[in-house]
This record gives sequence, C-alpha cells and structure tokens, in this order.
Amino acid sequence: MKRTIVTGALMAPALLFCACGTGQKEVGKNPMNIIHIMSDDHSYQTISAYGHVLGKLAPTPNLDRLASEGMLFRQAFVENSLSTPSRACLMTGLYSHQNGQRQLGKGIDTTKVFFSEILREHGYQTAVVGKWHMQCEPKGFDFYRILKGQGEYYNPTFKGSDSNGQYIKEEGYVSECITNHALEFLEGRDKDKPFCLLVHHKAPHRNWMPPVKYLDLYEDVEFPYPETFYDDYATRCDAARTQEMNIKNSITMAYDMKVVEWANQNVEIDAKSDLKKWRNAFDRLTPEQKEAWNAAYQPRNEEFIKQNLKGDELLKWKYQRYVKDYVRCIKAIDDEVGRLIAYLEKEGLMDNTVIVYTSDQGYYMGEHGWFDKRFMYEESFHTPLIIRYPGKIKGGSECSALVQNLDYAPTYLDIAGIEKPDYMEGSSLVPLLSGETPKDWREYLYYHYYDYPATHMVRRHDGVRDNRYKLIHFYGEKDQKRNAINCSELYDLRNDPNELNNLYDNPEYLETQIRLQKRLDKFRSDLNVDEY
Ligand code: SGN
Ligand code: CA
Repeated sequence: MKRTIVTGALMAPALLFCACGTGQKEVGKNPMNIIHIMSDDHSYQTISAYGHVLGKLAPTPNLDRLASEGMLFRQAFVENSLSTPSRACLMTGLYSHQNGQRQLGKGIDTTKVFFSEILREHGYQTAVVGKWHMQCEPKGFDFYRILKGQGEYYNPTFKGSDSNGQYIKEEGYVSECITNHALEFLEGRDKDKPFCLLVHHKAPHRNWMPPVKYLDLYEDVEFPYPETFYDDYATRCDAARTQEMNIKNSITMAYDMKVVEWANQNVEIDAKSDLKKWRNAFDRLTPEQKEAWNAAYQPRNEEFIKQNLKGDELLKWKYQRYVKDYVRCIKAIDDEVGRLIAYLEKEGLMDNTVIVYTSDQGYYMGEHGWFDKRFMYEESFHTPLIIRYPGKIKGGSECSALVQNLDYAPTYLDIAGIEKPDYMEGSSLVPLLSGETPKDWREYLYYHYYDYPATHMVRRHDGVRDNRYKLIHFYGEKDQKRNAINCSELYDLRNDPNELNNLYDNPEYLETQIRLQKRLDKFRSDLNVDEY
C-alpha cells in the first residue's frame, strides 16, 4: 500500500506519517532517483527524435539517446503556455487558478505544497539548479543554485541555498554553469539517500544567445520556412491578428537579431529600449567572449546592412537568424544533457535514475509567422517530453496518450512510492510507461491562458482538446489598445493539423462543437474556473 497525503496544506513530518497508516511500502528502500531536466521555450520541432525537419537539420544526439532508451511522448501539453505558470503547475500539480500563478509576474500561493516538500519529507534529497523564476523562494529543497528571474546567458549570477540571499556572478555560458551546479549537487549529496534533482535550463529563451563555441554553427544552412509562415489568419478570431509576437514586426533588431549597427542607425524605428536590452546582455561578456562574438557577427551584419533588404527578403533574413541562433542554443543544451549522462554513467547511476526531459512549454519556430508561445495552438500548447526509466520502459517506445504538465508531480510521487494527494489534479504517468494506455485515461485536456495585457498582447483564452478536435474561446473587455473579444475557434486536427480552417459554427461540425462545448463547460464548473 502506498502512503496517502490528504490535504493541500503541508503537514509536520509526524502528522504526515500519521496520515499514512501502517504497513505500507517503506520509501527509501531502493527507490529510483529522479532527474527532471526542463529547458525554457524548447520546441519539440527542434529535437530530432520528433522527426521534424528542423531537428533533422540540427540534430540532438543526446536527447535522441534518451528517447531511444526511453519513451517519447507525442501528445504532451501544458495547461498554461508560459514560464512561471508552467513551473507553478510542475511544483504543485494544480491548474494556474488553483495555485495562484496565472500570469508571468503575478504570484504563487505559497500555502500550496510543492512536490519537492513531500519527497523531502519522505527521505529524498532534493535540489533545483538553473531557472526557478517563481515569486517565492525554492520550497522543499536541500540544495539550490538559482538564476535571478530569467537569468543571463553569459557570466550569469546564481543565488545558492548557502549564499545568504546573495547572487554571485560566475564566468561561463549559462547552460554549462547550470550543469556544473547539477554535478556539484550530485557529488556532494548523501549517497545513502535517493535524490530528486531539477535541472532547469535558461536556454533557448529569447534573446537566443548561443555559446562562443557555436557562433558559426549552421551558418551555411538555409532552414526551411514552415507551411504556415505566411498565415493570414483569415478564418480566425481577432486574437491571432492582434498579437505582437510575429517575426515581421515584433522581433527587435539589436536584442533579438544582434545587428547593433542597424539599430544604431534606426533609433526612431527601433525603440531605444531594444538597444539598451542588447547592451545589458552584451556588456556581461568578457573581452575574449566579446572578441569571439564580434568576429562571428560583425561581418555578417555588415553584409546584411549592405544588402538593404526589404519586405519578404528582410522577413526571411530575420527568420534565418532567429532559427540559427535558437538551434545553436539547443546544440549546447544537448551537449550539457550529454555531460550529465556521462557523469551518471561514470557513477553507475544510469540503472536507478529516471531521467525526464521536457520544456516549460512549446515555442513557435516561425509557424503562423511567429516566435514566442502563449496560444493554445499546437506548437506552444505542446511541450516535448521524453522519459527514460530503466526496467519500466522499453527503449524506443512512444506514447500518444494525452498528458499534461499537471502530471509531473503525481508521477514523481508515484516513482517514490507515495500516493498522489487528493487535491492534485494531474495523474501519474507511470501506468503509461508499459506502452499500454489504461482504458480510463483522460480523453480531454483543459487549457487556460491569462497573461493579457502583457508583452506580445495575446488575448486571454481557455479551451479544450481531445485526440482530434480543439475548441478555443478568446475573451476580454475593450481596453486602450484592443477591442472587446468574445470569439471561438474549432479545429479538426486530423484534417487540418496546421489549424488554418476555423470550423466554429460550421453546420457539418455542429455535433462536435456541442460535445466539446459541453466538456469545456464541465471543466469550468468542476474546476471552479472564475473567469472566461
Ligand atoms: C520575456 C520575453 C518575452 C517572453 C516572456 C515570457 N521578452 O518578457 O518574449 O514572452 O519573457 O517568457 S525579453 O525581451 O525579456 O526577452 S517565459 O519563458 O518566461 O514565459
Ligand atoms: Ca518559457
């Protein structure tokens, strides 16, 4: 029998064990270790195991290895495609409106229990390194080394569980520094205890700054344009038309594109804040790093300025620079995953450690003309997910069940032999790992995005998705910048995987629309959703 935790508030250890009853399996008798590796904004399109053309051109051998020795999830999603909400969901197993973290900068309800606290109470040694990005201190961790907010790509500062609240600057590239801290924890841990380590990479978050070793990588490759690159949003609600996350107009020339020469000449077009943001990022580099950077980008930038590109040519150039910098960052993450695996091999930890690779959400690689995330459309609603669980998963297997980031906390508790607390919304993924989907597995997912008005101006929306169809509802009052919106979209993902043909109110799909609307209403009422 497993231990059961019955309340949303953290109990004192004594109480925790009281609630467990007697005669259960002893946690700590050979439980598996857990490593949760989560990058920031990593699109499934850029992991070669997923088979997308971008992944083929910019392969990720170490992530592919995890997939070939583990399970690749084809239908993994988030419940709110944004960093802090996704992280709050990971830690609590709750939807955004239940854990308080609906928007990027608005706060977590710290009375909610984090799964790290439960694991720790049950004898796990716990650590988080890298991007934490929540409006609270790490809870339930023996060891941490966290970045400030979004963190910095070069020579980043970290606050440690032992640094008295101080952030300390380190020399190096962020993905490498994060792995160093993961190894620091693994080296120094109590080897008699199982561990749960969260490795949260900052890359490939905007502004996509690659490490020095990869500044030239893929320079001669022309990455193909996605089918929906020129989406005109013809059948959609206004939300898609009024976003500010398109490559054409929202990408900035200095901070995002790293063409400071262009930005310098066009200050009135290119807001000064763009230059300032670039300088903040670039001034962190050491003289040697700057020299390498300038040697790589200056000749390319000069050539670009000379060409004086306009219209579609300029748009395509921006896309190429964006994708190249992005996949250069991915290559470095892949290396760092390889370095972590090499350590686990050396230490004989590969057989008793579950390794999970995921992202805090998906990302647009030019689909619909976009970068960033937030929308419930496939590229950002999806998140990559690979699990390597020796002894449980047959290597090279795939799972197509609908899973969500709500499921991580219950899964990690399950791996430790602890039953999911009643209040957690997600379900353990362990039953899926045999390759069979249990008959009573969920058939619908609920999604809710709240961060408006905010950067990128994506309207609030919620929605429901099953294996084939998706219903989205955009809502919101009129404000100084946008009209009121109350508008729905329906997609048939089998016939229209690119979500170009909104079928809402199409008589042929009325039955499906009614079924999904009912399910959406049920989610809203069962979960006590308070706005939509
Ligand atoms: C920053 C980025 C945005 C991004 C948000 C959220 N702008 O504000 O492009 O959408 O973070 O990203 S930047 O100019 O500061 O890079 S998230 O991954 O943290 O959710
Ligand atoms: Ca993110």
